[in-house]
Amino acid sequence: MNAEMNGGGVVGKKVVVVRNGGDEKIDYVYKVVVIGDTAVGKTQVLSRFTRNEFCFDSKSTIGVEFQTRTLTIHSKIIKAQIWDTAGQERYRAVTSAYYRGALGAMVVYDITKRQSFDHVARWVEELRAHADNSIVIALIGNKADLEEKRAVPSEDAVEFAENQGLYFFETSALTGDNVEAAFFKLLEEIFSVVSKKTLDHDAAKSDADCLMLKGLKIDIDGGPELEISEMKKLSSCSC
Ligand SMILES: Nc1nc2c(ncn2[C@@H]2O[C@H](COP(=O)(O)OP(=O)(O)O)[C@@H](O)[C@H]2O)c(=O)[nH]1
Ligand SMILES: [Mg+2]
Repeated sequence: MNAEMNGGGVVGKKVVVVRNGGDEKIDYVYKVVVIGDTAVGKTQVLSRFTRNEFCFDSKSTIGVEFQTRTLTIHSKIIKAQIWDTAGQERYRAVTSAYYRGALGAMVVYDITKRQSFDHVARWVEELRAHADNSIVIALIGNKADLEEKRAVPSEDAVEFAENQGLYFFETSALTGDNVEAAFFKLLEEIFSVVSKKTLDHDAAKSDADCLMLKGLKIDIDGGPELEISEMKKLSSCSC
């Protein structure tokens, strides 16, 4: 993972990645961060989406920086690169580097833990302070399978989400309910934000922009076999 990928404004730009002689093409890479109090199920929501797995002892996944899943949105191949806090949230030590370059965020609470919902406002503030202001945010009430222990009425979350302009889903990483729907909605919304920005950029394209995009190499997975062979935006640059 290199600095350009995370912080240089390249995430979300149109790229074509060639793996092993060209059998995988990726149009866009979207960085998404998952935040919220500890033990609300962030790591499990992520594993459910990227690997369709649920692990009762999720300590085993601590230390993984991000997971990816490649999917198609509006005929484009999107690599969702979803970042996990790896437990730092416990110490309120999620750094600004974590948010850098993020196009989307999921703020997760546990529907059975009122406190985790009460802290959502703080997490959203944190996002507003550190992330790009066009970041797309989804509020996620996880552990919806534990209805009998519910401590946060859906209406409270709907009201908060409406006030803050967030998408809202109740999910269960355990059963998988709504996890796909939440991520797809978030990624689709990112797609429209990025498309709009690309149009704006094309309209106001400058030599400086061309230079910034030209010849950048990105190491998507940290693996040497990945190489950006082409940045399509360049084709529209005359420099
Ligand atoms: N019943 C239920 N338990 C869950 C769900 N998601 C996570 N958990 C459990 O909640 C605990 C914390 O999950 P984890 O993903 O590690 O939370 P994190 O600290 O926010 O990453 C673990 O014991 C999980 O098994 C869910 O949707 N339903
Ligand atoms: Mg975790």
